[in-house]
Amino acid sequence: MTTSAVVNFKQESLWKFPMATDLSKTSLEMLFANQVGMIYVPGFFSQIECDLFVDCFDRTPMGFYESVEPPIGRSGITQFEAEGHDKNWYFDQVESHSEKLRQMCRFSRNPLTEVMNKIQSSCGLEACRAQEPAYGTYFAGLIRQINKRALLHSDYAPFQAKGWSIERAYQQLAWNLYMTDFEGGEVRVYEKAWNFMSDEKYKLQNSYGYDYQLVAGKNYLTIKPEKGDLVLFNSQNFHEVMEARGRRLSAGSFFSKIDDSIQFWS
Ligand SMILES: O=C(O)CCC(=O)C(=O)O
Ligand SMILES: [Fe+2]
Repeated sequence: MTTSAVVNFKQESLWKFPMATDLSKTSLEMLFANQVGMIYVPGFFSQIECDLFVDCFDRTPMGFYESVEPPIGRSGITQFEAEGHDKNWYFDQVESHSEKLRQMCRFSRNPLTEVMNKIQSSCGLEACRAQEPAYGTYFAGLIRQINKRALLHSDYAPFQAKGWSIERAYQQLAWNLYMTDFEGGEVRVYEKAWNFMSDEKYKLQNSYGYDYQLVAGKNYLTIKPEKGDLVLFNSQNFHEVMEARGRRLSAGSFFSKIDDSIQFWS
């Protein structure tokens, strides 16, 4: 299997390039400014290192998101799940999930730490986990198994995390590092940023997904990542994950430039 990228441009693009293949200060700035569709770093982790991570992961039990359909298995905790709970519910669980992630990385490097180090050295700003004053540090470094598909959606804290410090994430990026071999399971990013005024009416009922009418005629970029590859995109843009054959396990989080540092959370 080889990585493939498909560019589907139907109209003039804001993206100067569909994809950058190096993670640098320039490419990150372009991703923040929505001038590039994705940053794709092949072989960020070696094949053997991914295997060692997965071996260790498999000794640790995994849960599923509550009420997410199709089901998405995961280890770690997300701010998204805190909806309907108070902040303590989330922050009380951060340390045990962070410890679990450290345990999972006994045989390999820690994906979160490696991505944070790479981003810190690329852009010269401090990389750290996001902080919630009076509560503590956010969890970052979710491990997800997306078996079916992930519906069309956008991840954008200023809208989805009102009243939390991450709502100051004016531009929100996502990274994902793929730990297994699978077929299908492409990630597709549309050149369509979520817009408060026009887009909520496309939200599907009782779901995190949105109707495809929202992205009809929009440019998009599809990438089929391979084991060990790192992919970054601007998560305010609508995106989706295609059904995978085989096991599709990835590590990932969001990050943004907040108060002159690069802050990470899941
Ligand atoms: O698994 C992926 O490739 C992308 C998942 C996703 O929706 C995200 O990272 O925001
Ligand atoms: Fe997403």
